[in-house]
Amino acid sequence: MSGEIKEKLIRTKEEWARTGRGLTGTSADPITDRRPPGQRVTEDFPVLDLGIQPNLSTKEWALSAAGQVEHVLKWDWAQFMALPQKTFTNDIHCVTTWSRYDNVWEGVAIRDVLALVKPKGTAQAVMLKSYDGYTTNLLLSDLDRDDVFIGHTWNGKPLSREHGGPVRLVVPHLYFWKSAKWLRHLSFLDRDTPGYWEARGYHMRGDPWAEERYG
Ligand SMILES: Nc1nc2c(c(=O)[nH]1)N[C@H]1C(S)=C(S)[C@@H](COP(=O)(O)O)O[C@H]1N2
Ligand SMILES: [Mo]
Repeated sequence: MSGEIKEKLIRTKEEWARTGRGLTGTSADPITDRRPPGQRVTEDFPVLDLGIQPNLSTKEWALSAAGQVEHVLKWDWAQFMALPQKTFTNDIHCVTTWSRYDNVWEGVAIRDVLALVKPKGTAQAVMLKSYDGYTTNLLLSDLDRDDVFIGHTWNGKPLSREHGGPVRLVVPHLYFWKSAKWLRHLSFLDRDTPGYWEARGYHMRGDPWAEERYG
């Protein structure tokens, strides 16, 4: 691990949730409009996290899944890389109002992971748990889509530590805080419960097209 929890940033983001920063009161259509309401496009790739950036070698890294599933599973690096590898291209929309277009990733489709763990009929939601202690929640229906994946390569290079390497989840249709960096564990739950930002004024779902910033 390195870094310290950015208390000031966390207070500022809680304040944004209280004051509704960035809200335009409009919505957009993901089919016809590329840019969600209130977003501006940047060519940089800003780094945003709680301040603790785990320094994980692929040797010590592992990913696991448990909870409301038929098969509790754990992958080490070699096992994870032996899963089918695919390429994904998407736009990123961060709740702090930047968007970044045309990111090219390589990784494992979440549906290939779900086919192995087999969520039970009782599974409604998933809590993502990361190596820095961060959590974020998703409905199973928001995870179980063919554009959602666990990525290890971004624009042709191994995903850097600051952007969540060795692997992060990527959920392109929701604000980027749902895309957990340094992903460690998927916990399948029988009901949706708030993760780190969701417990601090951010929306349970986070659809950028509907401007679900806060909730
Ligand atoms: N593990 C972890 N994942 C995280 C975060 C974090 O603090 N820890 N921050 C989230 C937030 S608020 C955003 S906007 C994106 C930022 O990803 P980036 O640093 O690659 O731009 O990561 C999300 N995933
Ligand atoms: Mo964020």
